[in-house]
Amino acid sequence: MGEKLLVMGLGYVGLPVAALARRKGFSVLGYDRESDKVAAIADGRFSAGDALVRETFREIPLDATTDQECLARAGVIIVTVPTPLDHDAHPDLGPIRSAVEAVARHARPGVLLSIESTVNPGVCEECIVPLLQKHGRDPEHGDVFLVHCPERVNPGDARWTVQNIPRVLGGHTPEATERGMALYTRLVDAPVRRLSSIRAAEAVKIVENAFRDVNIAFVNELAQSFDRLGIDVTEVIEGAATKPFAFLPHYPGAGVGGHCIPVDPYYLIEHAQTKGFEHKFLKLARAINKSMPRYTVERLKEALRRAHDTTIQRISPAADIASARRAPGGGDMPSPLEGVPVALLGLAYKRDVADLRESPALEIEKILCAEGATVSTFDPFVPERSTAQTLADALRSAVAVVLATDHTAFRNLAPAHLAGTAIRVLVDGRNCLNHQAFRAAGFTILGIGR
Ligand code: SAJ
Repeated sequence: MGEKLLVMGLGYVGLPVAALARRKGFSVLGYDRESDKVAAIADGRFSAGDALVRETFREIPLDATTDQECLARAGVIIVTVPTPLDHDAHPDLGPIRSAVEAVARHARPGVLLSIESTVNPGVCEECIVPLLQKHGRDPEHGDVFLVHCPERVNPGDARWTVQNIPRVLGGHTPEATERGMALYTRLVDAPVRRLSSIRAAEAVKIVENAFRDVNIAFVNELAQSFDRLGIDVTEVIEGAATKPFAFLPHYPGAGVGGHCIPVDPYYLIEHAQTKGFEHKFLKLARAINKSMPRYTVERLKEALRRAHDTTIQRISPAADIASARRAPGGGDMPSPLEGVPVALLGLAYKRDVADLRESPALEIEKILCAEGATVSTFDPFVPERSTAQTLADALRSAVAVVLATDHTAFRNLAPAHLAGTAIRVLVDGRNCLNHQAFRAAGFTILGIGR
């Protein structure tokens, strides 16, 4: 067997890396601090998402352990632990620190240490290097060869995989960079770009995801504007996308979730703040995207109002809408969602995945409940978190539908599916439904920007 390569952190990033390394001839070890994760790997139980992982470890399971002593057996250690945000959107480097301390304590001299977890520029030099040195290790003169090669795993993407996505790499020392380049040009079947520094490599990942966040915020702001202007933003985006250069389409929706896009910009915002710079634009983009769950609920209220007015117009055109809305005793009106049964379709943060992290759908659910709506939820990828176990069950007692995740199973939702229910109103949070068909069938349907 080849050189021993150990992956620290056996989640949606680490497992594909471990599988790829096995395929490229390394003798692969896995380490995770969670025993239930290690036990699942030993039993060959993997998340549905990654075919490479299942196929690679089906015959011979990954040799995974919670014992940090295993670190001493590897010539290469790849760290793929999470870098989440804490409750007030500050980067939580706890998992990285724990992993690096374990490496410092157990790894043998000359180990190549690659950090793949997303970190802000400066973390390797200002946090990891001092941590290694504090534990008596020397990343300057060949005791530990430290590099950063940011992960680019795209969950649920069968086309771009850990094997064929190009990478960038920066090293703490020239020799570390060369060793890192030798490793990743062997591991990945795609170009690996050598960068001049480790912090340049840290910045690349943050920038590529902040780029996506601001572009989504741009179209989310357009959507709110175009809802007032009576313009279909999707049509305009598709029109702009006919220009073969200098335009990259992004699409408005119920919000921005996941482990990358809503998280990574805060790494740069926070770090730049410590150096006296305020990223006003990144913060504004984050604020716009974070407002979209609330905007989606406001669209529901607007749709209910329009349906209500249409009903009144149909039943008694002279009816005084204001009086119909005044609460008994003339007090303040309760939320128009009070007691309204709503079917929330989709809980995961994006199409056809089971991942709930930072999911805007969960924020929508929270807002609906806070406004007194009676919410039934259904997500075929997250049955354990759904209140209804089938789409029909979720729709049965609802008068309104909010689609928060454009799972393939929902994209063909048609008026016929709502026959026999009291549903009259829909909000299409991912602009994926056939609005014309629903309107023709007498439904009130609103999208986000259309
Ligand atoms: N979203 C929009 N409008 C868009 C695109 C996405 O509202 O035009 C929303 C999605 O609904 C989701 C969130 O943003 O809630 C994130 O979606 P995403 O497609 O960016 O999915 P992620 O979080 O899995 O992002 C990953 C990232 N990959 C890595 O970090 C290695 C990201 O860089 C990729 O651009 C993205 O996949 C991708 O292209 O699919």
